[in-house]
Amino acid sequence: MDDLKQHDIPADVNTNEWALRVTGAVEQPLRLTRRDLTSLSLEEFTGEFACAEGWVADELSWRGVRVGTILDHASPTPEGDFALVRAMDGDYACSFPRERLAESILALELDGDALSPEHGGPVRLVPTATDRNCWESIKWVAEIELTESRPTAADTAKELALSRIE
Ligand SMILES: Nc1nc2c(c(=O)[nH]1)N[C@H]1C(S)=C(S)[C@@H](COP(=O)(O)O)O[C@H]1N2
Ligand SMILES: [Mo]
Repeated sequence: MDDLKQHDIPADVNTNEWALRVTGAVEQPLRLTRRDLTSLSLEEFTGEFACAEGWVADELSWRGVRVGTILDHASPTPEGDFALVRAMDGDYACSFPRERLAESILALELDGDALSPEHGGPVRLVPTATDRNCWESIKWVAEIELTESRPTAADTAKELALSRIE
C-alpha cells in the first residue's frame, strides 16, 4: 500500500486560527468551526489519490461533510454557478462548477484519525468525480466563494501543481 507523499507545511498555514468561510453569491454567508462541521452528518468516501507528478496513494478512506450540505445552509443565489475554493497557503485556489464541488467531501478524517496538518487538516477538499485531479484536493481549505462565472486569474491550483513537475 502506498501512502500520500509528505510535503512541508507552508509557513503561512496557521491551523490554530482556522475557520471555514462561505462567501460570495450566497444568501447566507457562513463562518464554520471544526466543531460546527462535526455537528453535520458525516459521510465516507474511499478512493485512490493520483498525483499528476506520477505517484499514487491507494484506497484512502476519508470522512467528512459533503460540500452540498454546507452549500444548502448558505443558500447560493441562482447565479452562483461556480465556486472558488481558497486555501491557507498564499494564493492557492481552485475553481469548480458548483455541481462538481457539491458532490465533493470536506474531509475531517483520514483512515479513522483526525486529518493531520501535514495532509491538509483541519479540513481538506476531496473531490469524488472519477476524473478528479490532484490539485483539486485542496489542503487547509479556508474559503468557498460562490461566483457567477468561472474565475480565471485567481484559479491558480493547476498552474502551481504543474509548475512543480520538471
Ligand atoms: N493548499 C494546497 N493544497 C494542495 C496542494 C498545495 O500546494 N496547497 N498541492 C496539491 C497537490 S498537486 C497534491 S499532489 C496534493 C498532495 O497531498 P499530500 O501533501 O497530502 O501528499 O495536495 C494538493 N493540495
Ligand atoms: Mo499533485
